[in-house]
Amino acid sequence: MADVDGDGTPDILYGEEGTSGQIRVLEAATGTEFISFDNPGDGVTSLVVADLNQDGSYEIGWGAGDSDSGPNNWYIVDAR
Ligand SMILES: [Ca+2]
Ligand SMILES: [Ca+2]
Ligand SMILES: [Ca+2]
Repeated sequence: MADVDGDGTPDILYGEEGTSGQIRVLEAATGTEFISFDNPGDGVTSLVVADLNQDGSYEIGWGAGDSDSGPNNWYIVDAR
């Protein structure tokens, strides 16, 4: 788990399967969702939260398209 929003408490990250699934981030302690992203493909793999470009703030990355017939792509968004 990572503290995506930087408020000092760990957050839970998960991806919904299926068409129009979203990437959601919740506060682990309260279960409150504070951010979500549209997933452009069906299926989520390799969901990660890390400072991928080393600019001091987190990005969320995931593989989309695992459960559809189209191409599988890797997406990276700023976490906040
Ligand atoms: Ca947090
Ligand atoms: Ca970053
Ligand atoms: Ca696919």
